[in-house]
Amino acid sequence: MVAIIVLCLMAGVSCSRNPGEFANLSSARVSASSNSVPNSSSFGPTIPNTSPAPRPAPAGMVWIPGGEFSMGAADSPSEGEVGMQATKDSRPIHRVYVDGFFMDRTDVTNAEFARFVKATGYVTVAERKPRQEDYPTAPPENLVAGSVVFSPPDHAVSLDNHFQWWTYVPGANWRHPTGPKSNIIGKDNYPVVQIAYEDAQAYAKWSGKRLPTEAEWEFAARGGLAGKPYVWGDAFRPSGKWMANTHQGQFPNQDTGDDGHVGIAPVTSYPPNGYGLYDMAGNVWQWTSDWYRPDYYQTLASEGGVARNPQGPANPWDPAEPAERKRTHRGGSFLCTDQYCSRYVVGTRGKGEVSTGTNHLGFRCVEDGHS
Ligand SMILES: [Ca+2]
Ligand SMILES: [Cu+2]
Repeated sequence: MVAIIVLCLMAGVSCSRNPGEFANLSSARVSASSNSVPNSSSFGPTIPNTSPAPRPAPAGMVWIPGGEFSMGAADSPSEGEVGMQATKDSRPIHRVYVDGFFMDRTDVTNAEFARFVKATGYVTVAERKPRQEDYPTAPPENLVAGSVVFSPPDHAVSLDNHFQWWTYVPGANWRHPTGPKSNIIGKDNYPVVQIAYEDAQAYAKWSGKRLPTEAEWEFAARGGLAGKPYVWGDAFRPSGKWMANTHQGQFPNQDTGDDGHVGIAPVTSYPPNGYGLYDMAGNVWQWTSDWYRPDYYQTLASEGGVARNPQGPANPWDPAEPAERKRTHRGGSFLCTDQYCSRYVVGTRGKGEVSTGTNHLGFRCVEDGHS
């Protein structure tokens, strides 16, 4: 019997930087998860804290009041091979409380990250040559600094092997998001990408901030609404309006840009949510500080009551790739489409190996109310 591995149920974010992985592209298989997860309970109201911000918001940030809310994503009406079918890890819906905090209005931009690098001389993970001792099975010729890039085929492909559209590209990093020939000139106002978890953490520390927990991120993304599928409400395109940078056309080979952007968009290109936060759905994925486990919501729900300021599980575990240490990603990206990965649905989750950046993964920071 052939072991079927649930390898990458979202748009490639569980691909890793591991050079060994890219040395053998033939073993990738994707299958529907057969985990049995209890069906979701329903959403309750969002009850925001009423106390005002303890101090004026730092530049570029907004006050998120915190409070109690229902976290998770509802069952999909159509459980297909992809998309919402792969969101069992965002159930059951459960009650969570988070304290108030400040959050960056936008993803960290290229200009902001450049200031950090200029001030500190920081070198990102993608710019460092992978060490043989970290990747003992990788052929030496694969030990080249670089990162994972969306490299779509020029023709329609089956959606069962993400290596058909994700490639490890030597020389790809935040200054060259899709490879050595690409650059970020004129893109100061775009989200920085090709950021590994420790890169995001280093930036956060330098700026006196931190990364959001997954619960903080979701509370903020919901913008005061309760149980809506999108950060702006019920309809994907209210009155025909595009509300987020997602993917139109046939995935992965054709990005028609009907929403105004082929590929990544500058920050603030689409309307903010109820808390004044931009791009909490689509454009680029965002790191959160929680380790990823698909059963974490079940664990919280089984404890009963309201989970207060949950920080994520103590250790990472992804049964699809048990050797990879993953943190949770949130928000989806310009590659999200209901054909493959509808992670612009607000309660859904992503995951990523901590040393792996991609050209659709960035981050934003938060700050505690009292500092
Ligand atoms: Ca788009
Ligand atoms: Cu996606």
